[in-house]
Amino acid sequence: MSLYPTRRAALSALAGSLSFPSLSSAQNRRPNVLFVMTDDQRWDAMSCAGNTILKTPNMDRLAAGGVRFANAFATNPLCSPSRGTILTGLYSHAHGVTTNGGRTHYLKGDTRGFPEVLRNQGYYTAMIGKWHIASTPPGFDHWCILPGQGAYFDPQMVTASGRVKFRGYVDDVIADQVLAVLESRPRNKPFSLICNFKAPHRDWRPAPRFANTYDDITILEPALFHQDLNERPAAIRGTDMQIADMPDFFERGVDRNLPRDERKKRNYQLFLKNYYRTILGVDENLGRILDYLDKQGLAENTIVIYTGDNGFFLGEYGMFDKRLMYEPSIRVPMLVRYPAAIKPGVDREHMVLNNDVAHTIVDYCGGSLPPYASSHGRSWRPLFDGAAAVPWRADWLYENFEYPGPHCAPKARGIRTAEWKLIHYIQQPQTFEMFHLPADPGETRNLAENPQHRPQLETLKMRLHQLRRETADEFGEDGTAPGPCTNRMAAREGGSR
Ligand SMILES: [Ca+2]
Repeated sequence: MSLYPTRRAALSALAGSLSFPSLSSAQNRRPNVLFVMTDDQRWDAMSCAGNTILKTPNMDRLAAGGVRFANAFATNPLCSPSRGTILTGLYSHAHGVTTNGGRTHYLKGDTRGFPEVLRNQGYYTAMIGKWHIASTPPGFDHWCILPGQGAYFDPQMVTASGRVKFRGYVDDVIADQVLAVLESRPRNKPFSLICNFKAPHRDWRPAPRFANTYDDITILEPALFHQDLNERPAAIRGTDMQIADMPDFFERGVDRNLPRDERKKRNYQLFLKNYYRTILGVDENLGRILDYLDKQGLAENTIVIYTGDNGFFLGEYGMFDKRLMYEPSIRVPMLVRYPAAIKPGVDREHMVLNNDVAHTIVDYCGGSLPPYASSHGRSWRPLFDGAAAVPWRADWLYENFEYPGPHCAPKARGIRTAEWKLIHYIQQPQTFEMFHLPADPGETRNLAENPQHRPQLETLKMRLHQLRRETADEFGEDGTAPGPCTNRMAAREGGSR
């Protein structure tokens, strides 16, 4: 099917195609779920996290009515692997999506995630927006996804019955469809709805209404903007993520023949301004959806989770992009609002992961993930129930198995505790970086070769090995994918799921 309707016509058509029984008097008391994710929005790219340039009143509204986790991380800061983890509650080595393309861009075997669990519990499930996994979306009553990265303007989208082309700005289109699904959903079931926006992914094309926002300001460069990579391992020196070299703005106002330092500064201004402008569009569309929940009386009993799939470098070490274990890349925004059960506040203590999302949703909504998943992530519900003394993770496993990818980011594993970080670059020549984060938040002093810290290095190495074993990481020491594309852990538990 190939259509080219206006947004309004497409909205009406979608609403008309989904007709369900009217509201049941026995309205289910189980919570609804609205999961919202952006693409490459880092943790502090919203005003409630302290950003003084970007104003995000609707993200702030979520944070004010719920919990903002100040220490939220993606264990695999790359689009598709992180999306697989969000869905399944598993590390990428277990769900199988370890790269952004190729054979390892599919969910492994019959691996499924929280949408299917909830659908089996009687939920109406839908997925709108960026999907970016090769597998057909499993577990949804309705899905409408961008093909691959999708386009910022007049996007094509894919449904179970074919492709549809829309007019307009991509995140406006996605929000339109989310609203259409909410309006047309079956009223006798709770819903679980995923809304994955495209912004602020490269090449940072804002909605025209925000095209000139920030024209009259100069954005300060970060403290580490001029920190070079000379003292870093070869694996890092070989990356291709320098803002000075990004070609994106040569046709948008930056002369490619400028001296390198000047080109870097000009690229930085346009990069940051357009990155922020695209997030303004997200925030506005988030507000439309939250308004609908308010007006329909749904907000109280709906769990809203808002996050990003990975962090992003905004000029630290002169870099853009993600894919590395440094803090700007692994930290993500994480907001959770559920007025019926969660007391508002900011949690600055607990390290929470993208692995935890599926566990939390299933804990509140019913059903269960496979037993082995409990070693990969955990529900936040005990934290929300107010037990300050809840035993919580003291460390977690990091992994990246894509190389070279578009930016030559190295394959790596790592471990992060509240204070320490060990990164193991697992391709030859293998190297380590170790940082003491309270003393060195910019991660500029590698202590891995320092004899004084040898005991700490050995402790972290041992714990990294334990975490791999606990989560049945069967990838090779060098990050090579295991041969057969099957779910071995599921087989060990007595059969497929
Ligand atoms: Ca991403």
